[in-house]
Amino acid sequence: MSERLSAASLGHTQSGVRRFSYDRPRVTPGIVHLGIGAFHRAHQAVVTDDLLASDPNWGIVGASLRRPDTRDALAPQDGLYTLLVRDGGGTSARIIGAVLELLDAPNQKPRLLARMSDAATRIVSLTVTEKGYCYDAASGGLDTGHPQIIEDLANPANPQTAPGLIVEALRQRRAAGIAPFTVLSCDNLPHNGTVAARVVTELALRVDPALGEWVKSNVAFPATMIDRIVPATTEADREEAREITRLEDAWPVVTEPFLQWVIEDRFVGERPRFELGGAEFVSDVAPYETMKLRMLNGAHSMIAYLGYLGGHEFVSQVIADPSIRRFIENAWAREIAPTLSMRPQVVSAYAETLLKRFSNPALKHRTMQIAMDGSQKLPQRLVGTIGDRLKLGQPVERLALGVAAWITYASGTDLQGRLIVVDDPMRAEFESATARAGGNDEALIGNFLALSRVFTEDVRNSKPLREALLVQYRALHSLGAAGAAFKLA
Ligand code: CS2
Repeated sequence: MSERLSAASLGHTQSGVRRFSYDRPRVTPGIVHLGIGAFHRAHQAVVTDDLLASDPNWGIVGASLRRPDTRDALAPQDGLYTLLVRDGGGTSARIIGAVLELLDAPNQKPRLLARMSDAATRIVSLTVTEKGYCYDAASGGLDTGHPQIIEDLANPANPQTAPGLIVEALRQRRAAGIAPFTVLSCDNLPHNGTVAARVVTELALRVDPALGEWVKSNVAFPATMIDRIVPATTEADREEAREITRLEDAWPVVTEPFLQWVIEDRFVGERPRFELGGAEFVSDVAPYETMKLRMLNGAHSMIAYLGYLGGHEFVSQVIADPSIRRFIENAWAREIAPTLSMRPQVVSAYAETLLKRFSNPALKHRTMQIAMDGSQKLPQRLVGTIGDRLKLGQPVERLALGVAAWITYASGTDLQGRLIVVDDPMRAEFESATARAGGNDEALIGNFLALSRVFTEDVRNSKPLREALLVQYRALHSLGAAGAAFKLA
């Protein structure tokens, strides 16, 4: 057994392993991050690590909202962890020091709220996944029927949700005469800044109207587009980290070389120079965000469902299938790209890069990982694109094949009749939609299409979509995933 990674053992890292050059004991916290999972640690924390040498006041306090596992793994390592970057050429390792403290929100709430309401904290950033916003995709506002929001409203001083924690911390700051922080959403939601602003403001207004008005006028909620593929860490990754660094790391993170972070330049007061770590500041994030959600994430979800049903474990295997690869290229060129406002040359160069990234065989990104939470992902990844095309009377057969693959997956049985363990907050609704259909494919499609949290009204009521879904669903079941993709390739 090797020595465990920590501040004390850091000097024993294998020579050649890259690590920060700043004097870590001098770094002070300036950011509280909610949702300190692998994605944050492979993305924003790395960008932050790059700027701490020139500005040491932006260290990160990271909190997990649901499970203590990240805190348990990293606290004994003084917050240090290994970043493994993989491509065809091999793996490189880097030790990241930007995370100064880890908290488990349910059990360390007073400490977390104290950190959030401390004047030194000028940013509260979030990667809490789509469902963490407790918003209603149809209205774009707070889901006031959400069980945890109901609890947060009944007991706002002991919040459980991300919006609830932010509102309580802002209340404490206002009461103490401290300026608010910037709320920086880093989740894959369209207009993520606006969604964050709406859920926080609407909750604050219900807790205390004066607080709500103060939030409206004083808090900034910049939008961001964040991009880096981060597969879940495996035992093999831990071993590789140990081999390269010669130190034991309970939770290294693995990623690709690519990183993009586009941020709307609208902060309360000063902001970190994230550009030192490669971030771009722009006045309008929306065109980048729509391109990323529809091109990258839209294709990712189609690859995940078709690939899973086609028996593939990893994205790189799915994209190595020539039928699926051509199908995806055509879905981009014919159905998705025409809905975007970016210049066509920019979009086609983007698609080319995506193909290379998806093909990275070293990444081992599981189709199962992307398939989870489809009900939260489909609206911004596929449904918006479908809606835009239907409005113009344009065909949507490739997108329909993607949705038909999702319906098959969500119905809980694969093409060979084997059970699928569906990981989704709407699983009960899926089970009911499937049971009510009683094995009739038309009824199944109708029942899924009626899910108003997933499909907008125009899309729900579209006859051409319903027909396209049925054709593609039947093709999928008679020809298999690759066969159905081949017909549209
Ligand atoms: C993926 C994303 O799991 C998923 O749903 O589509 O996490 C994707 O890898 C990232 O958005 C890439 O930036």
